[in-house]
Amino acid sequence: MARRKSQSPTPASPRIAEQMADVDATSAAMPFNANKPLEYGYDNAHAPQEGEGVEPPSEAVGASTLSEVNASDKLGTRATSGEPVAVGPLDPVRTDASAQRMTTNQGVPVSDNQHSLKAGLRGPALLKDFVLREKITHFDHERIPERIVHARGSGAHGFFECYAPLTDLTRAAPFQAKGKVTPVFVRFSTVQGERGSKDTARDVRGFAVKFYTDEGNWDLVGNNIPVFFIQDAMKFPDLVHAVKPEPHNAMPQAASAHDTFWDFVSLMPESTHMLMWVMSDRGIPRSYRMMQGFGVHTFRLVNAQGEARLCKFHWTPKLGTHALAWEEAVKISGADPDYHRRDLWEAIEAGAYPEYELGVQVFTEDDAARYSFDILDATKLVPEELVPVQPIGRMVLNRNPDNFFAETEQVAFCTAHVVPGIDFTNDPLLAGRIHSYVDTQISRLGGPNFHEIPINAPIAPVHNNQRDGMHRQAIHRGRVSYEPNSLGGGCPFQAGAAGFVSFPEPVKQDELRGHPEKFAEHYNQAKLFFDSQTPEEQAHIVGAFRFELSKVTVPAVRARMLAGLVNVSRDLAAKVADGIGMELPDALPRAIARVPKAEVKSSPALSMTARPGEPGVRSRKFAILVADGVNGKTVEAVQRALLDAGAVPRLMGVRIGPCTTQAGDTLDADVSLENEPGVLFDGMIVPDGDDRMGELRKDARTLDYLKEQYRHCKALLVFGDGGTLLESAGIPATLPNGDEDPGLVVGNDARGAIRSYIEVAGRRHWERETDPPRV
Ligand code: HDE
Repeated sequence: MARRKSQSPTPASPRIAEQMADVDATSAAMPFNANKPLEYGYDNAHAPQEGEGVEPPSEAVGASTLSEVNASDKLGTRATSGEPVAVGPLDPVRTDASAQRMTTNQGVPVSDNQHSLKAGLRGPALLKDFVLREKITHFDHERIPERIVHARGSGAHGFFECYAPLTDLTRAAPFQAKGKVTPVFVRFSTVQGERGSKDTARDVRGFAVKFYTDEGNWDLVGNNIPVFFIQDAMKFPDLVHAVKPEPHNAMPQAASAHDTFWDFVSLMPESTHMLMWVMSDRGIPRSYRMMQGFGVHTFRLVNAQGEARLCKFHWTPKLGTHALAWEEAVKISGADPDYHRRDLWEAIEAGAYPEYELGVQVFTEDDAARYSFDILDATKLVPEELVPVQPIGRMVLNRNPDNFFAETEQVAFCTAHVVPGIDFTNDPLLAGRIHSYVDTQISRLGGPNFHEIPINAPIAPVHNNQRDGMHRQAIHRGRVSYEPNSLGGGCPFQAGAAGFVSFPEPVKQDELRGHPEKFAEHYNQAKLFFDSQTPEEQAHIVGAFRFELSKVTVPAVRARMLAGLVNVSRDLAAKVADGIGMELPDALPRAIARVPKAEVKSSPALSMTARPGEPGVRSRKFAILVADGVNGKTVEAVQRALLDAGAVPRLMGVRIGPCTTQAGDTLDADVSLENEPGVLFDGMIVPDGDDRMGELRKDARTLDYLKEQYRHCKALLVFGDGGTLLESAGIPATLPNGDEDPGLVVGNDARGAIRSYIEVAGRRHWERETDPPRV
């Protein structure tokens, strides 16, 4: 700010004259609008100037009223440089009723919270009962509209830490110094289902991160899949209408397996690439802690010199990228619809903080111009073999919210929330999003002041002349709410080049509605994805298409989708066709005459097997089967080893409560075959024991439990006679090809067996699978 010092005239009295004189001095220090000539012309537009600001001679200049000197318990002092309470740490807005008496919302102590006010014990309730009426009225309005998409979600607080300064690439605040820490709030979500829907639906997962940076909030509102279904925001309402429960009967909930979705996507071949991802195991993650995240669009990084590079953002989970088995996901949705929410919550409570590495793919406009695909097309990714991902920092989620509604439900992410150093590209999908998120919050959160809800408020100071509107929290001092002004000394003044300066991308074309030709290529990357999967992963994709299309009731839609799949892989299409009893149709006509040659034919980075994460079983859940006669020593050894490895072992009984070990000690089963089905565990251990353990052979529930573990390809550790249990359950000792099953560890030497088990129990043993399943 070009600070000029105003000169106060001779102090006058009374105070009113003093204030007038100070205002006049402040105003006089700005005899004219010095910035006016700089508002015109090309060069000036490229060099925004900092505004003019005058330091007033007294605090009275910014005052609304001279009576502000009269303080009270409510008013406090006059906060001349105060921030709205929501800006900064959340502490001032957290409340805790421990050891407090109950009051109404007006702070009036409530004498009786059990009865309404009545005229006589058996008489009518009275209208004047403001305590009852306030309570009921508030209750009546407890709900707000759920998000139109991504309604179901879970959030957590944490921090982002920068590995090294990225000043050559960007001036964005979080990346300016090694070790720089920026607070974050993250919300993971599903897309299709309503707020109360199951967590394990086959769906895209939202991965939205709010960075509370020193220069304002930056929201990276991404997904766990790096591409999207459509290329233009114009199609988003159509996509969402198609995938949501059908309008006539509001079914199905949290599922894309229905006519309208497949009707739409089969007519929109650009969605094929994303379909490959959603039908792969990426659509059913094991945990929010075990999925990748992507910014999806191409963004711009801009450094302090105004130089820009293009960039894609990637989150990589430290625990690796892992999935559920489809049948398991279906069963979990009944056994624990909050599976992912619980998993995230429990991990954070237990101190097993989820961690993700942030990486960027950086490239130039010239590079992009050479690619066979358009980087403005959100249905395309930039293969890592073409542009490697460069790690730039890590995010750790180390705190659960205090209150789901206040934080997770009210958090408002928005792609328009960017900070200096991060900018948009002309991706037409992104453009629509920049509009949509603010717009949707206005109805969801009840007005334009949602930025003042504590979870949404930045830690950076907020000063502007925006005023009023529903639920305004800030009390603005003074009478100036316009700019330019001289009565407020020109403040708040514009930041000029220190503020957010849009990247000056030249634009010179007709106004029109359309897409560039490269957008018309729809199958190269769908094929790249499918071809880069392991045979097991490909089999799961076939299974998913088979399931989804089997739910489609209109044969013409199934046929059209199959025809689209022929353009990806004949083999895939043939297997899906076979699975739904249809003939393989001819390939769907393409939208492009000459298919450009893709630069990358196979991308190992696209297979989840390339992302096992750190080895071991940290934070995985294991069931140790216990019953009367179990060998207590084995149980203890397994329990200890799993705990040492950071896993979560649970003693699984036929029912919960005590059982007697072989040696006559008591063990308490904390979960049962009934209350925690096997789908909720990552593996199972069957300890040895005396004949009484063998009796479990006759318990169909135990056998089903074991079968399920095997069928979902989890590792099993079996001691002593446990082998006969496996036999009774019909579990084969070897893989379908006759090889030894690495996920089936039979223990004689307890220590060695546990060690081997821990090595293999952090992953699934898909190599067991056959279609149809053997067990
Ligand atoms: Fe969203 N999206 N979206 N989206 N989206 C919303 O905003 C929208 C898109 C994503 O946890 C809504 O606050 C349009 C892509 C996430 O609160 C809404 C278009 C990606 C979340 C909206 C897209 C996303 C949303 C609904 C196409 C991945 C949840 C409620 C132009 C990069 C954020 C809300 C949270 C939420 C609009 C496409 C991710 C309606 C118009 C692509 C993770 O504004």
